[in-house]
Amino acid sequence: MARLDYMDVYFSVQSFQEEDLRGKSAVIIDVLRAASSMVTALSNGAKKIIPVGAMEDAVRIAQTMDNKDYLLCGEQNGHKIEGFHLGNSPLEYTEDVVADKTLIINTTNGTKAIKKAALANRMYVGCFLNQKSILKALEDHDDDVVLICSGWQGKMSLEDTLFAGSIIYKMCKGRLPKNTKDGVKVAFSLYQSYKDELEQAIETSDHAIRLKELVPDGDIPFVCETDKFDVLPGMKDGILINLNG
Ligand code: 3SL
Repeated sequence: MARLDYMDVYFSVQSFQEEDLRGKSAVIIDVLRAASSMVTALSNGAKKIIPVGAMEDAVRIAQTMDNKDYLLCGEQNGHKIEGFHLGNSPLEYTEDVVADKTLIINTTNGTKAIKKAALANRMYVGCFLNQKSILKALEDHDDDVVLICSGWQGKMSLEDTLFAGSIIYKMCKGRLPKNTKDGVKVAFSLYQSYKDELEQAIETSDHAIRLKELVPDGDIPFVCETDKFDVLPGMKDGILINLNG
């Protein structure tokens, strides 16, 4: 069972160094929207996900594969990337589109957080949609745990911090021990303040407002659904697979 006194929270991709994660378990959080899209894709039968840190890497990897086996996915500043099959709305990742495919995904912050966390002993991808699976995975090991909020270009994001807080809140059953790190206290307190109006809080977050003109209306309510999928995206040799599959 992971211990809260050994847990920490980072609030953006830029707020940690690769070495900070060596030997630890990392949960990469990107509620809006990379983690939510990955969890939805694996739940709808995608075979595996190759996260990349740059568009050129996605194209280079695709060139080594058969056209029928992969989908190029992701966004740049919220927009679908020209020439890619899918953008970053979880609503696009339906079974008829993603089943049995390898998804090669590049996003502004989420996939960069995943790539930067390569030294973690275990790495999971989490969001409200698969909260229970993340909690169960953290129960099963006693590694030090780092919750990594992808944030937005170096800034914290409300929705990612709320999810980190929700994990902490559930682990301590709403009573935070005193000897926790500042990041744990901040995430816990934020979740405690907003837990009864999560969707409204996320709807009015900076990121949701930024996305308003760009993405389908349904994205925000969808990513707020809690425990919708029993999926645990976990990293094996640079590739995310469903560890609950
Ligand atoms: O930053 C990211 O990785 C994305 O999830 C951002 S967006 O919601 O698709 O704009």
